[in-house]
Amino acid sequence: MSTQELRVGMVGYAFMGAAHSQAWRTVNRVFDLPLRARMVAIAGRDTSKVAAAATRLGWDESVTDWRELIARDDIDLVDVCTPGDSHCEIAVAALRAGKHVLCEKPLANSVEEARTMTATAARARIDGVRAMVGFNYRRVPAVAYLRELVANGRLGAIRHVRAVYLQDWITDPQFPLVWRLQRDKAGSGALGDIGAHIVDLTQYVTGELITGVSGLTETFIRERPLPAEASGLSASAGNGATPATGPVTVDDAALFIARLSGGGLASYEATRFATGRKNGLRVEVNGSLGSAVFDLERLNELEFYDATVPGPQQGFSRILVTEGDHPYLSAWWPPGHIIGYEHSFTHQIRDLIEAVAVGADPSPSFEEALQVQLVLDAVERSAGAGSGWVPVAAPTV
Ligand code: SOE
Repeated sequence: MSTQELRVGMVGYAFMGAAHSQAWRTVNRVFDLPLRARMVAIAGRDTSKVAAAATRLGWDESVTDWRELIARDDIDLVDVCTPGDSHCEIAVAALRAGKHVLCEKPLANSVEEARTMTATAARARIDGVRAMVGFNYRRVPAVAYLRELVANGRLGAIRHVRAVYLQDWITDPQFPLVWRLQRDKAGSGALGDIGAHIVDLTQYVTGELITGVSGLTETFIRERPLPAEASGLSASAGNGATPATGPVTVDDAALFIARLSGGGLASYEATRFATGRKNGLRVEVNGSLGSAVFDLERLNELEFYDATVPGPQQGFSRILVTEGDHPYLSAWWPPGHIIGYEHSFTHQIRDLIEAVAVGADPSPSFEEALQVQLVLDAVERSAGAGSGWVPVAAPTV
């Protein structure tokens, strides 16, 4: 690897590819970093579409087979932004070739694949190769600040965690059967796509792990029109659908309760059927000394309740997480100038570059994401067995 540059190849150029590209383009303009990211090449199967994506997203070149990225010696890091069914193959090949890897969440479509990836990352680490998973919401400043509050004991012992991730983009039964609704491509539905985020986020902010679950899943619309062409969120009802239909093979919604390693109780809800909720991620933490609430729709804020102040002064206060002494924010705008969704990806890349430059392991690691995968798997097994209690195993490979 060149001492000056981190030469990046990306696989995939849809929604997440665009979000990651934006971050790679921006990161060195905002943060002072030991390595400069160079966007060498992007891979996708369709020649003209991937070439257009390269131009639009700022990549020097495009290629039509991701294996070309792995084979090249002018690429140091592979960023995997494809559907889950190819994460394992691409990430394992890249790590074995000595490339650092950033892989989108959820890590894999099964626990078995996640174990293979984690074992491969552990072997690659011996040679200084780094692997990280894209749970980008950890990098929202208000989330990172909430973690600091918990770690500094401001909330006391954690009694309750209440987390929801609510979307509504497939409520119309005519919305086509896109890849995210097919188990062989996506692994699971709302559970893995957005439930994985709140599992990771709540464990990250509390520093505690889920030890067992009882879950419910449901598929409300079991048959949908086949899409005219493969797409993710972009296809819409009456636009891109064909008259033929096919079965939905993933959950539309997943709910579960959980126990936390510190003794607290938690509840989770992930759905694509919460009409009116577009990207509604909300986490509330209640501790013995206070509570805090993060809401992605108000991502520059944190609600905080301090139970240690005298009674008449108590009440939820709104902390504006927009100041230079909040995580990540000194590099951006003057105090009070807010940021948005895309910044979480830029912060994620910043942390990855810092780790690679100093030879440290970035977080979340593949092992951490394997543990999330084990939680998702436990929820599915519980739901499939009448919601009985399922312990979550330790993330061994
Ligand atoms: C689709 O539900 C999706 O794009 C997720 O895949 C992302 O991880 C989330 O950030 C937004 O919603």
